[in-house]
Amino acid sequence: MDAPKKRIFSGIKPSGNLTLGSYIGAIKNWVALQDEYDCLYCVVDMHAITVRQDPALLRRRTLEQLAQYIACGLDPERNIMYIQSHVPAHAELSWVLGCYTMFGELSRMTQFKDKSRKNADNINAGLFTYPVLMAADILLYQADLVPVGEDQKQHVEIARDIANRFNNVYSQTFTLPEPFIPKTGARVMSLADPMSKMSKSEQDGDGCICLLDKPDDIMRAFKRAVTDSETCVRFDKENKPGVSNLMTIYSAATGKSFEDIENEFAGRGYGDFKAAVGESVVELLRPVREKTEDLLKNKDYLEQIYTEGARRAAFLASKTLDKVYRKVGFVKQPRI
Ligand code: ATP
Ligand code: LTN
Repeated sequence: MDAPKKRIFSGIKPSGNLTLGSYIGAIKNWVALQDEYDCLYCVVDMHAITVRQDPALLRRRTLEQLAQYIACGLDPERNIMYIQSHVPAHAELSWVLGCYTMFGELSRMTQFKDKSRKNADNINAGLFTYPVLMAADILLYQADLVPVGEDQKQHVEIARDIANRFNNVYSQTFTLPEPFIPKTGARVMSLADPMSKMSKSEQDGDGCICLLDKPDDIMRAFKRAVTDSETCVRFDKENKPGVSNLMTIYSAATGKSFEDIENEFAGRGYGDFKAAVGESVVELLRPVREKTEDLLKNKDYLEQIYTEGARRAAFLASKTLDKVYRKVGFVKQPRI
């Protein structure tokens, strides 16, 4: 008999429209891993409210994001796809894990420091304990691998530390998860400012490409992309961050290596190069946009997907949560 497949968990918060960064850093890998692993892909709406959201917009984006997961190539038959707030075990495990997480270690999280700076008027407790909820997401399903962009590495590491601590206090309870980070595209930068990450909640006009952007807007953004004063297409992150970022995007969109790209554009100007990158992204995203638009016309189908997803996720989650409640000493829950 075949060995059981390893488990994968990942999620994205519906805090803005999905970007080329979310696609290249995370979703592209999810699609590649769906055959080989047993995967859960979640829309983590509970994480989104750590920053103030407009309720109607959050509801719309949550469904749009699920549709985009499918449009990017994730198969709802082969993967468990659902919405985080539909499975209460995430919040329940999060409380328990919070009691095994130190104030000091949460204070060191770079995302917390970064978001606190950007939302100085709303440094709420949820923002601080965000990594605990994320650890609950991962540990509930005994995930082996967590495919994310580089910015999330620290969060997967703290999930691992919390799991390890709990296992040492009691006995083996949680699988220790590992981050799975792409070799190219772990950090896609803004086209307008190649020193800062392309981010969905801070969409800086032409710096950010969204999965649902129209071809003309994509081409315009690439034509305006910041490069440098040389004219040579060469990968050098330190000295040529703009060009290197465009090469990363082109490589992810076409599968070409950096060497192939350097040869392709040897002796040609940045104008040609930027147009080629723009066109490759237009073609990459065209089917995603069209499929998403189709899926959003069929709300019943989406509801069926997330209902079935939540049912399957809740079943797996309850096994871990029961075990955890027993280990920490809670009285067995009566049927109520
Ligand atoms: P927000 O601006 O709301 O914090 P975000 O754009 O940073 O959101 P996330 O929801 O935090 O996006 O990330 C979703 C997934 O995509 C994560 O795995 C993250 O590592 C990855 N990701 C996001 N932006 C990028 C990027 N620019 N480059 C590579 N990976 C990215
Ligand atoms: N924190 C992540 C989103 C996220 C996640 C997760 C990713 C929440 N729970 C579990 C992987 C596994 C982010 O900001 N991108």
